[in-house]
Order: sequence, then C-alpha cells, then structure tokens
Amino acid sequence: TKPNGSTNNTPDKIPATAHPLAQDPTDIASNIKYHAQYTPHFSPIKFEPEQAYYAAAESVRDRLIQQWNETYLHYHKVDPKQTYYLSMEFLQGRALTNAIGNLDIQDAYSAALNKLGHELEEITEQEKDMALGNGGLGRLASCFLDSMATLNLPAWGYGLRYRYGLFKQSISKTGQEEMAEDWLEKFSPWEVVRHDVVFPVRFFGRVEVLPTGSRKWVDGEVLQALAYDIPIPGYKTKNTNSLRLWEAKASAHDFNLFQFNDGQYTAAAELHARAQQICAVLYPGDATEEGKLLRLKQQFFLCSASLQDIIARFKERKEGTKGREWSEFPTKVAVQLNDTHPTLAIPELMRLLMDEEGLGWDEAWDVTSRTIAYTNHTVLPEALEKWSQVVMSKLLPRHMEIIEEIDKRFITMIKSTRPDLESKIPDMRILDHNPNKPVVRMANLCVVSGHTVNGVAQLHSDILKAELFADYVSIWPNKFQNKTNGITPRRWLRFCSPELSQIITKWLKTDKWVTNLDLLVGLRQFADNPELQAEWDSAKMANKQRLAQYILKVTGETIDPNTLFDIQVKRIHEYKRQLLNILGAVYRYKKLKEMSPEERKATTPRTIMIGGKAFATYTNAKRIVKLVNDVGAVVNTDPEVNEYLKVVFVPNYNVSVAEVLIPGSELSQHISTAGMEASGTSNMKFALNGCLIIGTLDGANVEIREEVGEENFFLFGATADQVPNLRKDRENGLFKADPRYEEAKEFIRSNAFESYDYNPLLDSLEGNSGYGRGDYFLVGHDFPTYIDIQEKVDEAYKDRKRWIKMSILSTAGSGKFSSDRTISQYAKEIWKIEACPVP
Ligand code: B1N
Repeated sequence: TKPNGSTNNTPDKIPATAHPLAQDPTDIASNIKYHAQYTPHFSPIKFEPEQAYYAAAESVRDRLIQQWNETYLHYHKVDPKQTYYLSMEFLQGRALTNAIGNLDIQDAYSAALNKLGHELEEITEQEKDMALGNGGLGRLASCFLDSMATLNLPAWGYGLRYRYGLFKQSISKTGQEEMAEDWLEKFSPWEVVRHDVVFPVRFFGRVEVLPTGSRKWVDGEVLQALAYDIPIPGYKTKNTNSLRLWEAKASAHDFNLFQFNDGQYTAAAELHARAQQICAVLYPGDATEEGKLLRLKQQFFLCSASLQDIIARFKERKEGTKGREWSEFPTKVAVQLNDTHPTLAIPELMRLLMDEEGLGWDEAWDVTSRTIAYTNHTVLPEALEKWSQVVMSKLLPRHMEIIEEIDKRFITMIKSTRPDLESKIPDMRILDHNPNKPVVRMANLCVVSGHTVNGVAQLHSDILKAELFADYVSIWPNKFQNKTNGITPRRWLRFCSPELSQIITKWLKTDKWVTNLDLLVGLRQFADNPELQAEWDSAKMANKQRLAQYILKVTGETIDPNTLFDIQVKRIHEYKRQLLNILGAVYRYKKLKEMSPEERKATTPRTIMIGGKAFATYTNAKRIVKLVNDVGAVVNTDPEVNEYLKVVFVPNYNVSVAEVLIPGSELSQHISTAGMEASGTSNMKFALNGCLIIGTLDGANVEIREEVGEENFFLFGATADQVPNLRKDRENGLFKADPRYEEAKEFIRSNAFESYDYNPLLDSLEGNSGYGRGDYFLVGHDFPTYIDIQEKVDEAYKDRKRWIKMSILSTAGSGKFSSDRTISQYAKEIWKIEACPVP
C-alpha cells in the first residue's frame, strides 16, 4: 500500500490497495482506486466517469484473469476435444456490464462506485462498443462465445483485431455519413497482448519442388500475427474462455534502416505499412481490385495464424501423451467456419499437414475433412463468395494448387461413383472456368471438404437442401443439418431489462431461467393474472421511458411513451424491406391527414422507429435512410398529426443502442421477402422482451410463430414457395397494384417530403424484371396484406389486457431461442465436444 490522497480526486478515506478478488464494496472501492492510481491512463487530477470506467474495468479484469488462467490450465491438464470458432466478425458490444453480471457482483460494484462518488449505470455508458462485425452474423458469433463459456465448453473464438470496426453513422441533410469508429482510441482494458504467441504468415511467393518431390511455399513477403486475447466469462461459472484476435505486424529486420537514414522514410517502412493495412478496417470496400485483394489477405491471415496456433497446441499436448497420431487430430480439434469467410482454413490445414508436417495427401485430407464444418448464413447470390483464380494464384500459389487437386479428385469421385451426376459437374465443382473470369467457389469448397454443413433456421436449412446444395445432398445425405440460431439470455434479457427479469424471477420463483430459458413457459399459466399484468405493464413502461429519453438525447425528438412503440432495426437492405415499412408509414400519414380531428382521436397513436446502417456504396440503401429521415421531418412537425404518428430514424444502431431499444419496444417489424432472411436474430431478442412481431414467414420467424402461438404473431405476405411464381407473374405483366400502394408511392413522388429526387428509389419497385428492378423484393405484392395486418395491430393495442397477455406469452414462448440451446446442439451433433467445468 502506498500513501494516498496525493493523486486522483477520489474520496480520501478509501485507501488505494490492490484487492484483486475483493468481495465487499469497501475493498472493491480500494481496488478501483488502486487502478486509478497505479495503472494510470490519465493525468492524476481527474476521477470523472471516464477515469472511473477504466479503473473499474481493470479491477473487474483482475478477477477475470485469475479464473481465466485457471481455465486455460484446466483445459491443458484434461486435454479435452476443443472447438475453434473461426469468424471474420465478432460484434461484442460493451464488456463491463456483462462481466459484472456474469461474475454476479453487480450489487457490490454498484455500492463500491457509490463510495467513490459514481453511479454504475453512468460508468458503463463510458465504454465504447467493440463493433468488429457488420450485423447478425457477427453478433451471433458473440452470443455463441457467451453460451460456450456458460456451458463450460472448451472452445475458442478466433478473429481479427481490426483497428477500426464498423463505421459510426451520423445523419446530415444529405443522409447517412460514415466516420471511422475508434474503439481503441484510449486503449481497451479487456485485451491482453500475448507477446509469446506470434506466427509468421506468408503472402505471394512461389512453390518450390524439393528433391524429395514434396512441395514448399517460399519467398514472397512474411508478416507476423500477434495474439490479443479477450476474456469470455461464463454466467456464474469459473470457466472463462478466450476470444483470440490477431494483429498483423512486420518485424524489425523488415525496417530498412539504411533507406531511412537516406531520407526514404516511406520506402524504409513499406512492409510495416502493408502490415498495418491488413487489420485497419472491418470489411474494406471490395469495389476495387485492391479492396478485394486486401479482403482476401485478411481472410488468409485469420486462417493461417489460427491453424498454426491450433496445431501448436495439439503438438504441445501431444508430447505429454506419447505417440499420439495425426489421425487423432479430429478427436481433439473441431473447427467451425462462420460462413465461407474463413474457407482458406481448408487448404491451409492441408498445406500445414503435408508441407510442414510431412503427411501424405490421403492422410491430410482425412484429418482436414473430419475437422472442419461449415455454417451457411445466406442464399443471396451476391453474398456467395467467389474469388478470382488469377488473384488467388498470385497471393496464395500453394493453396491454389491444393484447391485444384481437391477439385480434380472431387470430379474423379463423381465420375466413378455417380455417373448420373456427370451433367451437374460444372455447377458442383469448386473451380468455375468461365473464360471471362475463372473463379473459386468458396461455398462449394466448404461443402466438398467439410464433414457437416448447416443452415441457421429450419426454413433456411430446408432451402439449402432443396436448392443451393441439392445436388450434394444426393451424394452426402447426412452431411446437412439445421441449427436454428439463438441469442444469449444474459445480455438480451437479464442485463438489458433488470426490471422485467425481476418480475420473471418472482413469478417463476427461481432465477434458473437465465441458464435454462425453457423455464419461461412457466409464465403461461399466469398470462391472465391481473397482478402479473400490472407488474409487466409497469416494467415495459419504465423501459419505454428510458427509450424515450434516449431518443430525445440522440435526435432531439420528443416521443410519447403512451403511444405504440413500433421498431425496425437492422442493416438497411432491400430484401429486409425497410421501404415497405416507410411506405406503410407514409400511407398512415396520408390517411391521418384526410381524417377529421374526431376520427384521428379514435386511432391508435404510434411511434415508428427505424434504425440501421447502409453499406457505404449501397445507393438504394442510403436513399432509404434519407427517405425515413425526410418523412420524419415532415410528420413530426405536422401539428395535425404528430400526436398520432411520429417517425424517427435512430442513428448509429449498434449493440448498446439495441440494449436500450429492444426492452422498450412493443411491436417490431421482421418483414423480409420470404426465403431471403436466413434466420434473423433480433426477432428473437424482441420476442424474448415481450415485444410482438409483425412479420413474414421467413427465417426464424416461422419457428418464433410456432413457439409463441399464431394468435400472438402478426403474419402477412407471400410465402417462400410462392415467391418464384410471383416474380414470374410480375415479368409477365400479371401484377395488379393495390390502389393504396399506388397512393403511397405517388405521395412520395409528389415531393411531399423533400425536393430530393426519390424517383430512382421508387423506380426499383416498377418495371417487370431483373434483380433490384421490377420489384424483385415483392414490396408491391405484400403491401396490401401488410396494411391490413397493421389495422389488426391497431385494434389489438386498444385492448390493453389482451396486448399485455400477448406480450407475456411472447416472452413465455421464447425459450427455444436461447443460444445455450443452439450451442448444445452444435456441441453434440457437430463438434462432439463435452463440458469441461473448472472445479
Ligand atoms: O447472418 C445471421 C442471420 O440471422 C441473418 O439472417 C443473415 O442475413 C446473416 C457477408 C454476411 N448472412 N450473411 C451475412 C455478413 C457479412 C458479409 O461480409 C455476408 N450475414 C448474414 C446469423 O446467422
């Protein structure tokens, strides 16, 4: 202990003493103060919320590190089979509330911070989101990490440490603007750099044939991958897993001192600059050849570093148990590919086994194909990755050889065992020799090489088997599985809505639902109970008020918590049909304008909130963002209607914004064209929080409706099997537009909102064919049933008792959508791993 009081403006009576495992608030306060003084990041005058956040986070990290190390050592000792979840994206959001909650020390931390003159809620707001992902796919990876730790599964996440995550969105007169999101601006207290975990990763170069006949990848440029670990605590368990993120570095001997002293500063540090580019940003724009090459480098960097690490761990443990064979590798290692983004793990594992470890092709192939499994997240053709063979041969010459060999052997196998499929070979093979642009089809490589392929909701998995991968199903009927997505009930209910959680615990007489979400069905028997209904109503109202305050803070708009809160938040994409939502809002506005004041009073007042980011170069998505803002500007300032309707664009939608929006919502929109949204996961978060869904029969909506009951789900729109014929009808001029639909579009075209030219956006709904034209997403077809069901929503909301009952039943039916259930199924049915609890 050092004398205190001289530095840091903290209450003097609390000593600054290291108490890494403190339990009582006074000792925790001392430990927080210890960090403020002895692991400082700021000058020693202030102890404002920001300083308090860093000190509190470091004190939480202290106790995580203890159980984190124990977990690693325990896994090392037991040597169980482990899963490695390879993903280009992890959308972690904030860590402090989650860590404190999982460690079950909220009350003590809250009291400790009070002693230091702070409020826990205010402190946690200081943390920047770790936004190393785009949307659902990245957030799914993060929910999975939470469940793997909570279920005590020996599992790792592997990703990249992007310097800048998903851009920060702001809204100006011209629409969306993007800014770099600097999550590392003031360092992250959650990452630990492992200076002893470094692997070389090569690019370019050539293949050398050795006198033995074996092949070796040489020359080119070599960068270093350095590991940064983030602790992943489980809920009320010691097990604390790791998310390992790689950073690219060049080494000192790549710095040309001679050139530098000669004044050639840029040239001297060229490789250092190229290393920095690799992890500079999440998803570099791929409109240019440079952008495409950089993305491919990122993918390979992740795969190569991760596999070298996995193999090193296998070998390290192998030495302990004499004589373990390479054929045992798949009994110790399961690798899951989060979409095709880390597909290069396949040829990289083949290369490492053959060229570095000396295995033959057949042995290496057996190990690789028994190790790797692949999750598909989309059937959208533009999202199915295809890499130019020319680019791949230059950047990864040895991998291209290996891919060619896999392709060749696959074709040979078909010809000899399945001559009936011979005509399908051009579609099924991995290499597409289109003379204009020969490409490698990554999904095909995954299906041919992996032992299991899964979709992310039942409907999606059915579509994969019936369409995208139908030909492969006839060869390997048992390779294809479904794993319906899930969400962690800790972040998405227990921590983001403490009020509702408390009520659930009270009525179920247990808090076990937090790790056994099926217990929520127990609420069904009380759905009509007026006492529960009153408590439920007031908790929802508190969450709505918190949301209203947030909206006021970020938009300046005042919204009324007594109106129906209707939310659609997700990435802006034409298939997600935010345009249908806003056309509905425009139609509602027009009808309200035409009503008498008395008629207006009889309507159900609504606040429509829409939020989400548009990819920077996706023109129509950006136009939709602008349209929502422009409609809001008119509607919200129209004194005739703004008591009954507001339209608000929520800027910069991200994980921590979702944690405020979702608990405060009553209706949420999941209205994609049927067959196009693989699953959706925010639909599950909303339903879990007692929010009713208006939606199509798409993705996981189908299963949510089954679980909550069809009377508690506002269904509309075409079904997936009708979509192809509806598109054909459209092409054949057989589509008849509903007059209400024409009215809404005409209203926008008449410049009712802004003199901005919305014709190009609306024109995408006209004509009769083509992707993105001729209303490919069937907004026109689904508009009338959408308006009809919205009227049913308005009616239902007028009956408060009925609405609250539906809300309770929605939560009660959400048990299936815990990521604990999803991960248990992956563990059992794909990875074959078992829990390894730290004693
Ligand atoms: O993955 C989510 C699903 O719930 C969503 O329905 C699905 O749209 C989403 C290329 C993707 N699919 N594909 C992507 C992400 C980044 C990228 O560069 C594709 N994201 C999804 C979780 O299963």
